[in-house]
Amino acid sequence: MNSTSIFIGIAGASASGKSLLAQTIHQELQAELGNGAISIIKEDSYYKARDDLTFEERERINYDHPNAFDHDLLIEHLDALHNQQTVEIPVYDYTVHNRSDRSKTLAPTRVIIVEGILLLNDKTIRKRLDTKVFMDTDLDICLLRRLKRDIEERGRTVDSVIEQYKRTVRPMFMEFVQPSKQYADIIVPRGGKNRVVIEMLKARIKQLLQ
Ligand code: UZR
Ligand code: MG
Repeated sequence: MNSTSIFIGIAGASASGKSLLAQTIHQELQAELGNGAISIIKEDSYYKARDDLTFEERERINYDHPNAFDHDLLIEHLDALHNQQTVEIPVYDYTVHNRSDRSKTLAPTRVIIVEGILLLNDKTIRKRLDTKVFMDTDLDICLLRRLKRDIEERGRTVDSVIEQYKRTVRPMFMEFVQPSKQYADIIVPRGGKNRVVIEMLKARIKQLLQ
């Protein structure tokens, strides 16, 4: 077994299919490599703890801006995992827009997939990724998916999703997410179900493992 882990980064717009691609690769590779060989880290888990603010203040935060994330902690964890150390990943609670008091223990695995909107925007994170993927899903498709997901899974209303989309999601995509595409090794059209990309990434990971 290699003494260090392989890090695959998946970035792109909100609801572009990052999580689905990560989960699909995780599921299929785990079947081949065995339990405990591959894990997923979500950038979402590293939204800053904001106990200093009220719920109303937290509701108004721009969660699509790089400053909303505790990237320092994420980098610390990537380095720890790289050194084969176990980390405690914070659990984020979307319903209260804050870090919960729970955490999830992650022991180092041979393959670690990191996924999130602003990963490729950060030079320090980019340097730690062996392969960088950008989901280039059309924004109208992302918006439709986000509308459905945020209502079904994150307790939102149609109006609140539209309002957030206009106020932060779209402008921050234009300012920070879209420009980070230039740093990707692989640019994925359509989304997380792209079979050719799934097979390519699995082959790449297995090659890196050798
Ligand atoms: P993905 N987000 C929230 O809506 N509330 C929070 O407390 C924290 C984050 C949203 C965030 C971003 N933005 O677009 C999205 N807003 O989560 C990122 N507005 O998650 O990549 O899974 O879509
Ligand atoms: Mg996601």
